[in-house]
Amino acid sequence: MFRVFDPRQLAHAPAQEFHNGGWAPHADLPARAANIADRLAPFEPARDLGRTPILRVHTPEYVDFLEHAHADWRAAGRPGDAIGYAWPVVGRRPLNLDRIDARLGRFSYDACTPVTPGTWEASYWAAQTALTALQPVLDGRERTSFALCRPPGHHAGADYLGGYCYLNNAAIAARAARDAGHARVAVLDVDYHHGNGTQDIFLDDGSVFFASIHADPASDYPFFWGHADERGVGEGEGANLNLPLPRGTTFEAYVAALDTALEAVARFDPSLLVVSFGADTFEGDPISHFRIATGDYPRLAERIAALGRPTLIVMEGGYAVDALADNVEGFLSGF
Ligand code: Q9C
Ligand code: ZN
Repeated sequence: MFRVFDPRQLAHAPAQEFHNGGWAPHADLPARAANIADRLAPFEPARDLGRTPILRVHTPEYVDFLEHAHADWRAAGRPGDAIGYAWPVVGRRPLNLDRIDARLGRFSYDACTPVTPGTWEASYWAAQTALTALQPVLDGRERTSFALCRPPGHHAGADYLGGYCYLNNAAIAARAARDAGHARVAVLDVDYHHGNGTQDIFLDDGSVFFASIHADPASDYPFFWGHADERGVGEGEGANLNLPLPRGTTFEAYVAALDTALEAVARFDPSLLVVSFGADTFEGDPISHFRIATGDYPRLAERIAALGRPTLIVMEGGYAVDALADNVEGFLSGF
């Protein structure tokens, strides 16, 4: 399997996140990706495929904000990582304010996603990692390809960061596949959390089917997206499928939902599949509450592989750092 990892992604090293009313060490440690890269070496480095494919998903205003946010923060005399503390309630006027705190609020939706000195470099190369891994699948040289992306992407929308995500690597790849001529692309999201950014990006787009299996947003982050009645809008109506599951879900119950998602994807009949893979469904994950065991990941992947579509696997979450390489290796072995 073609594998891409770029060490420039390790430049992002957030110190802390706001959690349950106080500061906690940030869960997205650089060691997450470094451990997987060590175990599954060798990897191809990312090629620089430029900003155009990023701007096919994200707004120019947001990309400009993300690139300069930390410098603006420093210019305002602030120490450490940049993070917002005031957010415009949905529906407020789209004001173009200059103050860094207002801009952080405008382009984010939570307080667990700081902009660090290395965030732009790392997220740029995460997007390039996904795009580089996509190329041989587009060319037909590879049936399956793995993009070891970090920071993850599926919570990032066209004009917002959140959930440890800045650029939506899977969405950028899916849009690039559409632009390369694939008429129908599916994104299957098997991270523990709902992929709200990917859903928002393709919500009114009937050419990209989004299916997600995740913790019920009634109990779990990101709360405001991921409910079963979100089915797409306009031309995208029916091309969005959310399958929320309760905390404590075991492999058996998970597989039942997965099979529902896979049937829907097969009916959509995509010529290319993007898998947003989070290993935070693991029973030992420190911030999540499903009960998938290490030995389940190959079986989970085999079912996805049985769709028989050219597939790009994009790394999303997974925070049990010591078990992560085993879980990812097991998942990839199922393809
Ligand atoms: N600090 C991914 O798995 N947790 N993102 C909120 C408050 C946010 C996880 C707890 C979890 C986001 C890609
Ligand atoms: Zn997650």
